[in-house]
Amino acid sequence: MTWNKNRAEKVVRNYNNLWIVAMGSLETFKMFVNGKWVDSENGSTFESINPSIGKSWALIPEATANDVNNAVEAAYKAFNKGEWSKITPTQRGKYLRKLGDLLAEKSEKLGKIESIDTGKLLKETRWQAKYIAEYFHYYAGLADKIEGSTLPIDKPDMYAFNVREPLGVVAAIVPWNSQLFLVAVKIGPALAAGNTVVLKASEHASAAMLEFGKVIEEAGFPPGVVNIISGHGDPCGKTLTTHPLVHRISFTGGPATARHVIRNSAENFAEVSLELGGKSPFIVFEDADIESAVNGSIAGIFGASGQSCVAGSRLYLQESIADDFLDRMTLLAANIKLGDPLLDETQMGPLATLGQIKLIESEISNAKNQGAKILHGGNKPSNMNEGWFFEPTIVDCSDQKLKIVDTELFGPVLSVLRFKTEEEVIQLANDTKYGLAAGVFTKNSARSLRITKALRAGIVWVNTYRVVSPIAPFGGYKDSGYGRESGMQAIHDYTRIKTVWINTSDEPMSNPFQMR
Ligand code: TXE
Repeated sequence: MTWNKNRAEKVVRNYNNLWIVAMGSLETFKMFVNGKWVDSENGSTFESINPSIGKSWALIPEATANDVNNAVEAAYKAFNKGEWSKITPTQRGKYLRKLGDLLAEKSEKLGKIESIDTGKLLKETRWQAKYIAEYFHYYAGLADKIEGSTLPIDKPDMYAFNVREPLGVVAAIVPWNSQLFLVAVKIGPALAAGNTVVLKASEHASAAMLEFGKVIEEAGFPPGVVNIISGHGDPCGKTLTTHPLVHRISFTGGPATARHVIRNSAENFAEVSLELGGKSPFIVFEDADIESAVNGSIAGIFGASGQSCVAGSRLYLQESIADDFLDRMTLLAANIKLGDPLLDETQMGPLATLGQIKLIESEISNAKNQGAKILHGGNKPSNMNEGWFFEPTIVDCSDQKLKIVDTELFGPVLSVLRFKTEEEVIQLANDTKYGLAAGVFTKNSARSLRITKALRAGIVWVNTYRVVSPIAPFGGYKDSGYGRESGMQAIHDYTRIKTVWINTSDEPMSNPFQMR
């Protein structure tokens, strides 16, 4: 990020050397292509908005189709001809280890930029920026453990084996809600396996990802191995996902855009993985530790202001404990402190886009018309004039069929439903188009095993929620997408198998047209 004091007309805040300007002068960011910092070829930019104040704070380059071509061609050249194509897997691991070490040092600055750009709490972005070092260290260790196999082949005089090879250029499309975390999840395994990458930032928040290019530069990756571009779906995302030199697409975003991405991949036959969010059930049985479940549910839906793909946005309470549970929950929700995400005392920041607030308002109004009761929240806070804040909201839904129950709102809105039996709640929890995550609170371990088996979700948490690790695969069922990120599985998804046959006989091959 560059800062020029002379350009500033109105400075509104200064947090430890990170100045934020409200009007007149904006921070500028550049794209990172082929090891160089570049603007868009025609100089076009778009403004990034600080959702805490609802005003522009940064200028982001708008990549043209040509800019995208340059990035993909640089990645292709690095994959085919450059230093990266010649180094050993162990050396690739060393680059990743260095990247992880540098990230741990730079977490404060990267975290602040992400917080300003998205409204996510600095407490969380700072921690995430530090924790993602673990992802790079994990994949650094795996880089030289990608093994092939010898095949017990059924032909005499033949020796056959498999090797796992990288795919080539990976297009990694990252949304705004967890920029740095999702960068690590995607490029860690992609680079460990020997691919090169073009990262596309979201038009809603790109700054932290572009800043991340400085860490790539300092880690010394050869030019073209990691390229970072910014821009809208069209032309930037479209050109990238249809590009003939792209062989793998890793997409995180919404299902509607994912359908475009799948269609785009028909142009280049790129392999695709999709992580598309959800409407995750959070189930509490009467034998659960209620205090722990209330805290888990609050964290599951109001953490990151509900802008999390795994938000536990459908709460299922066994009837006998429902009223007491909701009393405790609404009391806690009423005390959540909304405010500036950079301050330590703030517990919930704003939403990242105005569009989300509009969607939430419209769905809450629909739900009320369909008979739902608002137990807490439901509005923009009356005492906050600027910024895109929304109250933590708890909606008591009389019926699973209410539209709000199966609509991802990506905000701090919880739908509550009651159940009588285990069979009933399994049916209700699975009655959704999504299938990313689920939470179950019970002290009965046999039941927890029965339920985890029955739930149609890619991740099930028992007596905990929202825990992630580089070691644990992450991904969904149904409309929540396909493919898995993290863990050894991700390495498999960024490689393909080559089969090699060797004839070990000294006899020449016979003429196929002379039958013996
Ligand atoms: O996502 P989009 P948006 C959900 C959430 C949210 C909704 C829309 O419900 O409210 O999706 O969010 C790029 N070819 N999630 O608008 O549109 C686009 O530029 C290639 C859940 O942010 O899916 C951006 O970089 N790329 C989710 C990226 O796709 C294209 C996180 C995501 O944009 C493109 C975010 C095209 N034709 C939203 N068009 C999660 N899984 O956590 C757009 N893009």
